[in-house]
Amino acid sequence: MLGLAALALSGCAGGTGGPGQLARFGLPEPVSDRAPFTGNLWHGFWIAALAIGVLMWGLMIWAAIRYRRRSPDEIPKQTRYNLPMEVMYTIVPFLIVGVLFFYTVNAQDGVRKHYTDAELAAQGMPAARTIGVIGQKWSWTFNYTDANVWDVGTVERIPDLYMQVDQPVNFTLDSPDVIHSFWVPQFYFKLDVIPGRTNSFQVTPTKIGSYAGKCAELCGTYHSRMLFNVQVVDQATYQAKMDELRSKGQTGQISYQTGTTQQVGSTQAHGGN
Ligand SMILES: [Cu+2]
Repeated sequence: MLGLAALALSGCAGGTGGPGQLARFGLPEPVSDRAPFTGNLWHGFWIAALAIGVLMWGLMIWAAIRYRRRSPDEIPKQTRYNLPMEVMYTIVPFLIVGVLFFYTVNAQDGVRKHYTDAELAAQGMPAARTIGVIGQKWSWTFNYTDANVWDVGTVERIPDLYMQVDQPVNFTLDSPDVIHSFWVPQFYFKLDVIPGRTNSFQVTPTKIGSYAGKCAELCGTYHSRMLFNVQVVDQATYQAKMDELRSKGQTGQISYQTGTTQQVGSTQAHGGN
């Protein structure tokens, strides 16, 4: 039964995650330091759900067979108002929800934890860089704050978000127009991009590669085109990319203003530099 459920899940995901996907209950291969929090939670929920499911299916089948009508004249014993039973099946779901809630809050705290540079240093990690993300109708702008360069995508040109492997990044998320959602499935993480409010999170990519990103909030006509690719690269490639953006004159930072919308296909509407 467990194998069947996992099989069905991996089928839905289109087999993008390799052979280990079955063991991950359908999740893609994780590539960020925060993925284990969500991954373990997902795993635990499935195991809890399957354990309860097996118990309940077992009880139902057992009751149906054990207390079935044995002759046409015989009516099984009728029971009503079994108070201890009713109290139990009121309290037990609350306990189950309470336990799931506890682990959910724990996982959320782990994912959203923001380490200071001193705390990162204590873990042997480099100081965090900052990348400012603007989600605009209908693409993404990336401000590489430390390198003082930017890149902006359009509906026609899907932008790349460059990150250095094993390098922590503090992200800020801003929107000039409507609510978007920054989602990199293989980071096991997404966060809403809300006009008038700067959201932030920290993440460290752990594996070199190219990973799909998208807007996870239905935001308008070209929502489905609001894609980006995360390129997790080594330090030399990262620096070369920053130099390339600089040589194209994309220096400074793109600003955004709440209430103004960017024109489709325009790279100038934000008035950068
Ligand atoms: Cu969007």
